Amino acid sequence: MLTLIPSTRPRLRTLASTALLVTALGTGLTACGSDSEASSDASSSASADATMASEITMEDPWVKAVDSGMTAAFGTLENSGGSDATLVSVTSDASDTIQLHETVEKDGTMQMQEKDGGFTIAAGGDHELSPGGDHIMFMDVTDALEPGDTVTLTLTFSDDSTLDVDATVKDYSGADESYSDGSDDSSDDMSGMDMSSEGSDS
Ligand SMILES: [Cu+2]
Repeated sequence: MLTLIPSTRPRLRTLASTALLVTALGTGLTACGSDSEASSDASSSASADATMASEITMEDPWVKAVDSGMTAAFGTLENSGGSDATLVSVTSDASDTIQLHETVEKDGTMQMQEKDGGFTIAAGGDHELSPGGDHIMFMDVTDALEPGDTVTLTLTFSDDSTLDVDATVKDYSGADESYSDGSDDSSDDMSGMDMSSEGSDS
């Protein structure tokens, strides 16, 4: 059985290349028709190659003002493309560590945690990041972010494409849900927590 394979394979390969040659000759003989087909194929494959970042915009991006420590960025991610896009990470000079967070109810209180797999923006749809809902979490701001400042966010999608977004720093109080990192003292410096009113739309 095994000894048959070496003698069979070259024969198949020869048949295959003969078939390709015939196809190529046939294409050459009908040059006009096949040329227009080839160019339309090229343009459709170009749009299929569009990166996720090229199809995504972020509307009204903003960051909550903070002196130091934790804060978050919000806005609406819009996908004008024909395929779902997934935001997998964000970086910024404003914070060494940035996570993608969701807000969930745990033990009767709203807590935030890292969102497994990132945020998926459906084809032609949008994904809102808002206080009390999904958000881009700055874990360790060291230089104060003051109202009117601009923070540049670099969004990385699951196809490794990136999008830079300039977010405006704004004053905001409320919806400071606690961070469930396994300790109970992480919300000590959070003020104005009011998830019941701010989170009702999500
Ligand atoms: Cu968070």
